[in-house]
Amino acid sequence: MTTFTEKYFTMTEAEAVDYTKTRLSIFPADAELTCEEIGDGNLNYVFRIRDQKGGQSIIIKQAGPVARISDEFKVSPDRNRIESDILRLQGKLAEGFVPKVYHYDPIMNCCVMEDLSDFDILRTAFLKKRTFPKFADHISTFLVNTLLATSDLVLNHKEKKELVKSFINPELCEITEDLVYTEPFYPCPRNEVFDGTRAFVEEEIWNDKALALETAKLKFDFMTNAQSLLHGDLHTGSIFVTETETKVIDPEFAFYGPAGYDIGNVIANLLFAYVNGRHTLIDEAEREQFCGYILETIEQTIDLFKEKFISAYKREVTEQVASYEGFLDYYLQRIIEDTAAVCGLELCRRVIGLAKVKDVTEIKEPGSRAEAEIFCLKVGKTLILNRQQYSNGQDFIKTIVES
Ligand code: SR1
Ligand code: MG
Repeated sequence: MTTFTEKYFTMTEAEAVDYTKTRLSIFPADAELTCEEIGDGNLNYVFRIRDQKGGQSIIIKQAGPVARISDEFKVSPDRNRIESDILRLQGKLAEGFVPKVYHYDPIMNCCVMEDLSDFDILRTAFLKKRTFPKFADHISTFLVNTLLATSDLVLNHKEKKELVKSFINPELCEITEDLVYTEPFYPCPRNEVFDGTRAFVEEEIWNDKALALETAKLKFDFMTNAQSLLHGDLHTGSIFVTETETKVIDPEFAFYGPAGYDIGNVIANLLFAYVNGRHTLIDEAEREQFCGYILETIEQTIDLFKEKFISAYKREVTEQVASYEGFLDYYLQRIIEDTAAVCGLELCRRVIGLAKVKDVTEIKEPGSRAEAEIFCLKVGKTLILNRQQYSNGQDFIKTIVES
């Protein structure tokens, strides 16, 4: 039997049990361990190890050398170090909002963390039309605490540059540069366009030079604006919820980039839940209730982010020039503009590009799916082109209800 200390390999369920017995001292010696591989994401293997006797469980997340979604993507297993480091950091900055990390193994490229089996994935819960009244409050706290405290506004600039260095994440960033900022906006062979949506994409997206230019500017901003330490992939599949708690998982795309990237992803994925509700709920009252909740959550997330950011800025900022009159307004407005632009990019890329979301693909009736996709593209395009016109939650809602 391997000792798991010499050579990296991707584990089977049985090997994950052996790994737990050999390398971890979490369970009692007489534990009856079972394992289930429960990963449903695009990249990694996720093993749930449970002691059938005591009931205790943990998660082992292992990075493979290629993405699960396609072996075209060669992704360094070192992303697992990035993930465990940032989870530890976010655990300090936003206590209670991420799972606890128990162990990181640089040979097997895996980390061991708290099992959140009492929680549900937010995307799945939204597909069942469940609502979470505290979500906007929770996620806005997480965003402010992680994005402000890791920026040059608060951190000593040399310390911040050390963090930039340690979270350099070229391969995962390349995936985002390609899949979010580039491929959806030209007829790239890797795109997967739904038949009913193709004509709209060809005419309104691929044929629009002004849109192409804005996506180019935004791509360069993503690659060069090392503003805050981002989660980097904050969609509703990266968020676990209960009625009372919210936990953010899967930060393997973490790197220093524009703060609006994380906020824009949250808003776009709320919008996917909204279009799913619009096109799958037949009962009008139920539809208005669920979609109304999503719109309210979008508005609150942006406005609470602003409110909490302003208070924290006044309390925590250390940079001298950040106290100059007008700087806070300038800085925050830039974040909201980036939020609008990234929300637009995410809306377009999940419709046109390779990595789809169930909220859209599970709209079974082809006409409804095309309508839902075209709505996302219209809103997305408006947000990208007119991003300077967005400064609060209501501005976003106006575009959504008028599209
Ligand atoms: C090859 S990975 C495809 C997508 O899945 C991840 O969750 C990211 O969103 C990435 O763009
Ligand atoms: Mg993920």
